[in-house]
Amino acid sequence: MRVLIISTNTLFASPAGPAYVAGAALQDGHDVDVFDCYFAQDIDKELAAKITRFQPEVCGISIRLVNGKVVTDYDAPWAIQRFDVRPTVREVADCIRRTAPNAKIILGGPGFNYYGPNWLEYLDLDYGLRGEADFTFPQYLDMLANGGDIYIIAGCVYRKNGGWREVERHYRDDLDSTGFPAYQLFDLDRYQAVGIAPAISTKRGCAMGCTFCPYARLEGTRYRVKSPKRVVDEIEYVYAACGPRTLSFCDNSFNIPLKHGKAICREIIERGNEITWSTGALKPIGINPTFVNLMLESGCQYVNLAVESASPTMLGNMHRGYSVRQIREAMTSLSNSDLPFGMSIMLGAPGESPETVAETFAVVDSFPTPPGGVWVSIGINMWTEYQQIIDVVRESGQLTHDAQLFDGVDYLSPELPKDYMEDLINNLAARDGYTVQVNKAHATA
Ligand code: B12
Ligand code: SF4
Repeated sequence: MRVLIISTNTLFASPAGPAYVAGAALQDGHDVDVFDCYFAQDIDKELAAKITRFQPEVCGISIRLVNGKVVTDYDAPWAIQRFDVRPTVREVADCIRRTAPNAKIILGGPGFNYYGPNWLEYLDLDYGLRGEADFTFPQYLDMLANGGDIYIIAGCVYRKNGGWREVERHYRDDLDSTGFPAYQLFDLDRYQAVGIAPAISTKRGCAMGCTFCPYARLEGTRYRVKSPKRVVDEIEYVYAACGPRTLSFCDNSFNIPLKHGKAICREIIERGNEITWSTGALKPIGINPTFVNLMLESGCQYVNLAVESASPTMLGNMHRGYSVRQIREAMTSLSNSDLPFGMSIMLGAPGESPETVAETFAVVDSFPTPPGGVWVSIGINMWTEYQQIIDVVRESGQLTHDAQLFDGVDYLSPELPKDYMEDLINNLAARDGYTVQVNKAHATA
């Protein structure tokens, strides 16, 4: 079948999901093309032209987010605005309906997972697939081509006869047999020019269960990993198809399970390839000089240490799964190494107070500012009832109706007074190497 995958994301991120889903369709012998909204000047016009040329029978709309955050003024710490992704997705859906009225439209992507029915209603569409679609998307295409009941596919969400239904997802383990990411269909040079590396996913699932994050509930608490051999095969595939370039591991935590992260590094080293990579999420678990050297030797060029808090109370509240001792070990090992790194801090989860913020900075300030800087986000993005803190957020009055989740809500601990927050934000924003993302400045309902 002729399949067009539309990547609707326009915010800073690699088109990983669309690349993988396009790769899954290619592996099954379909004729696949992509349309990337990231670089489009006029989505409607350019997408219509692509559809007219390609004549797709199926259009897959990849939705990465519902709401993002954009910086409107890099000199002003308060200048963060919510960016509603939905109008862009609607423009895409409208364009397809108008230009290819006979094409089947299917939704998917991480932004679709949490809100299947809301999206179907918002776009007035009927069908989508939740979760990783490496197996289910080819199954859907096969059923369209050869006959079959698309309403029994695992993870499908659909509207029929005035109501909606959802079929339970399957958590597949055999991730080594999925298609390679079809980055050759994307303009990776343009991505590289704006600092976005093609992302590789090495696993699914998360056993950590941080209270602010829905991912473990969504993908399961069991790690489903790709073998190190397969991960490096993927990298080699991208290098062969698109030329050597730095890749990014987009896992929630590259080093959890630690054994898996280490095995990937070793596989890269053993193959002897000149691979370079980075990752946006390294947990302060097992980050000692030996592991740092292993990462460096395997071509690692940058890591972000996801510290989030260094207050013992908040680490416990958030179920982060590591201690201040482990944070110190990670910071010491990275600070004493040649590996450039940055750090992220998240303030404002339930129980955060001026005292816990002080505990965090007592640790952070006992080390030099990392070369890659410190990213501080203030306020917790709430987007689904899968986040464990949802009840606290409801009780706080900062979420009055769950329908607000589809619009995006931010939570801030009520124990952080307004004047204190103003001083804190100004102080942090004035620091060299610090970037402050203010999702919520003080806790009014
Ligand atoms: C890596 C990542 C980032 C990185 C991206 C860097 C990079 N190199 O790409 C960074 C740090 C930039 C980032 C930023 C943000 N992120 Co983020 N990010 C992720 C993460 C961990 C992985 C996404 C990914 O690439 N996965 C790998 C690919 C292969 O998987 P996939 O995209 O899910 O695609 C599969 C399926 O979804 C499906 N699929 C995809 N497209 C399609 C299309 C069709 C038709 C079908 C059928 C199926 C399908 O099949 C694919 C293959 O299996 C996810 C969490 C997660 N694990 O999913 C969050 C996630 C996407 N992020 C999220 C959020 C909220 C954000 C931020 C808004 C956070 C913030 N407050 O700033 C920002 C957005 C940027 C902005 N300026 O606003 C949320 C989105 C939820 C929502 N609200 O809808 C997620 C889901 C996290 C979560 N725990 O819930 N992020
Ligand atoms: S924040 Fe990361 S480590 Fe914690 S539960 Fe979510 S995905 Fe897992």
